[in-house]
Amino acid sequence: MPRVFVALGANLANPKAQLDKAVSALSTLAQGDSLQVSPYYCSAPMSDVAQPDYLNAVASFDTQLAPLALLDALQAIENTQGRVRKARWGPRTLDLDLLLYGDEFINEPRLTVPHYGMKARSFVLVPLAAIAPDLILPCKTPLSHLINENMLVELPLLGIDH
Ligand code: PH2
Ligand code: MG
Ligand code: MG
Repeated sequence: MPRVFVALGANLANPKAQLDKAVSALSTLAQGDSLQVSPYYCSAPMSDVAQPDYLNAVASFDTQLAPLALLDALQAIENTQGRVRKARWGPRTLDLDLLLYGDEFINEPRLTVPHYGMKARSFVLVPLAAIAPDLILPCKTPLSHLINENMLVELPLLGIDH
C-alpha cells in the first residue's frame, strides 16, 4: 500500500481550527493508525496578494485510495471546510496538496505528483522533514539536501503542539 504525503495550509477563519479539522478528516482516509502529522508552522504568505500569515503542516499516511480517488477525497475535505476557489494563490480556509504518492510520478490533467513546487517551499520541506527526515524523493534526491539554514530561519518555526 502506498504511503502518501499531503501538505496542509490555511490562513483564514481560524487556521488552527481548520488544520485540526482537516487532520481529523484525513484520519478517515488513512489505513489503520498510519496517520502522522507534523507540528503546525506559521509562515509568511508566498504571494503577490497581501493576505494573512499561513499555518502549514504536512501529514503522511498509508491509503488504499488510488491517486485520483485520493485527490477527490482531499478536494471534498477542502470544500467541506468552505474553500472558495478565487485568485490563484489567494487566501484560503484550507488547502490540501498531494505532495507524494509513494514513489510514483503522475502527470494527469488534474494531478501532478510530486507536487511541482514542493522542492522550493520551506513551508512544505520543513514540516515534511519533521515527520520524515530520512525521506528520499522519487527523483532520488534526499529531502535533507533540500533543506538549508535559511529556510529554518525564514520560516518562523512556531511549531505548535496539537
Ligand atoms: N500556499 C499557496 C500560496 N502561498 N504561502 C504560504 N506561506 N503557505 C502556503 O501554504 C501557501 C502560500 C498556494 O497554495
Ligand atoms: Mg497549495
Ligand atoms: Mg492546492
